[in-house]
Amino acid sequence: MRVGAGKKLVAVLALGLAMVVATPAQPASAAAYNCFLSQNLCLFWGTFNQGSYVYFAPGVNDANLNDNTFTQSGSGQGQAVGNNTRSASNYNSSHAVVLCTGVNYSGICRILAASDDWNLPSDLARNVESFYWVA
Ligand SMILES: [Ca+2]
Repeated sequence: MRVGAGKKLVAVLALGLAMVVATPAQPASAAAYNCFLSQNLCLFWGTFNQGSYVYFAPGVNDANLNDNTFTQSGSGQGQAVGNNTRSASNYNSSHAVVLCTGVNYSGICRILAASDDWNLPSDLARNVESFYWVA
C-alpha cells in the first residue's frame, strides 16, 4: 500500500513539471501578455482576435497604419496593418480609441470603448488606416 501511494505522488510531480516546461512555448501566452493582461490596444489580422497582431501602448497614436506590419506569429504575420485589420481589442480600462478609415484620422471614424473588443463593422473591416486614443 505505501509503495503504491509513493508511485502516485511521483507521477503527479512529473505531470506538474511537464506543464511548467510547456507553458512558455504557447503562442497564446504572448497574446495574453500583450493584449489581455495589459492596457494596450491590439489590432488583429483575423476576425475574433485570431491570427497575427500588433499592439500599441496607451497614448501612442498612429496617423498612418499603412507603414505598420503585423508582428506576432500567426496568420497574416508580416502583412500591412493598414486596410488589413479585421478585429481589435482595447484592453485599456479607462481610455477609448477611435479608428478611422483614412490616414491622419480622416474618413469614417468609430469609437472602440475602453475594455471592449470588436470584429470590425463592415465599413471598417480591412479599411482602417489610423487610430488615436481618447484622452
Ligand atoms: Ca504607422
